[in-house]
Amino acid sequence: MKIAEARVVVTCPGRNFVALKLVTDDGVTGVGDATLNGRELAVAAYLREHVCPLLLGRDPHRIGDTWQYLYKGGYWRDGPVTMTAISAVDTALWDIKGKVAGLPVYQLLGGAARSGVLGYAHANGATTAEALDDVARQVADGYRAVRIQVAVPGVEGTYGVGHGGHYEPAHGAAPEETTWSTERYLSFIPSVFEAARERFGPDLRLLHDVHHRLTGIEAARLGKALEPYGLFWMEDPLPAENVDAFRLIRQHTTTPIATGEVVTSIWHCRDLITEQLVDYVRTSVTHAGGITHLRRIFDLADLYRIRTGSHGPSDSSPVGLAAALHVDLAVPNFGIQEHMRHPTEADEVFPHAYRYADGYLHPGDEPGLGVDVDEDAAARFPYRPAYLPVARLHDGTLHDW
Ligand code: KDG
Ligand code: MG
Repeated sequence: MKIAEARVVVTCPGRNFVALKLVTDDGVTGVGDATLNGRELAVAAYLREHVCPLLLGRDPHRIGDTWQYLYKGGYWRDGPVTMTAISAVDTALWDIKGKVAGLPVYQLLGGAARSGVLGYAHANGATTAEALDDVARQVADGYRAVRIQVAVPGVEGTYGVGHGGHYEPAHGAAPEETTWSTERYLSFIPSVFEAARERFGPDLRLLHDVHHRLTGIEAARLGKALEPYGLFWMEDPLPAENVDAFRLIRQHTTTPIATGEVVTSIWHCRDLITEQLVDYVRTSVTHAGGITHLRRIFDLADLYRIRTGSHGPSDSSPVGLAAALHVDLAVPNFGIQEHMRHPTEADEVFPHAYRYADGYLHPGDEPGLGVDVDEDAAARFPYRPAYLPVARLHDGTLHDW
């Protein structure tokens, strides 16, 4: 069996996605997610120009060898563009292997370790009251875990808050300029979780994304202030490259910490894991080297009783979500899966077998990943440039977004 065709699909059904489709000489297809939010065409070109030609004629069953070939063989290793491209190839090869075996991918990973995958939904609002009404809607929809983001008074364009309803951060041909004030944020956020606990009681899992904005000591202060409200996690308190700052947070608070959505390989999260500086690893199939590499990260985490919490925003395509769900169902140390629904047009372009009911997701039992890209439907939604925002302090200084 050989890889006979490799096609890159760029499409914008409600938002931009990049997909890789591999076809074998006997007509088996496999799909992978290659979406890198705001830098989509860089991955598309990397795949088209430098990866697809190398795949033709290769044995699709040699997944590990192909991974090493693309990682070590490029000489310039790592980085989000390279790793997203490798992720897409790896995921598509697992899809092919599953189809050839006649088994869903989770069976190839060891089989189901649970009956369903606990998902968390997003709730947001311009005010605390509005956000808590959104939490109530998610709870009514069955979710047992909800991430809450509220506009901080005086902070225009606070991270995680939609312009009415669904939150989608990537817009327009240039980054939106938003503002940031650590002081206002730190003094406001604990009141949101106090109100959430009062309204929803002790059982609902509450999550919050700091989105890389703080220093170590600021994050320690926030973690301490949130302790009475028993958060499931405080996400990305600061950029993950600053491992020392995580050590500082750990000295001060027992609020659980999740990080890793921008981490692209095991080498970048090794110390966070082996020093037990985080409680949940948020690396994803789409950006951290596909199913093959994500399992290595999750296995390392399991040695330290650290659980998984894969990134699953709307900028991971349905292909990325399907692949995540197969991993989630099989690994021993699953924690939670982010679940942000896709626009309806995206569900049309990417028909899928995964399903959501009563707080839990399941990848379905079709051979392979159980997801496809309908290339005719994809062609009806051409790419539109869309950038993630930037954040500035009130004096104009560029801050982490
Ligand atoms: O592309 C950036 C988004 O994926 C990110 O802002 C979403 O932080 C995010 C999350 O936790 O889903
Ligand atoms: Mg996040």
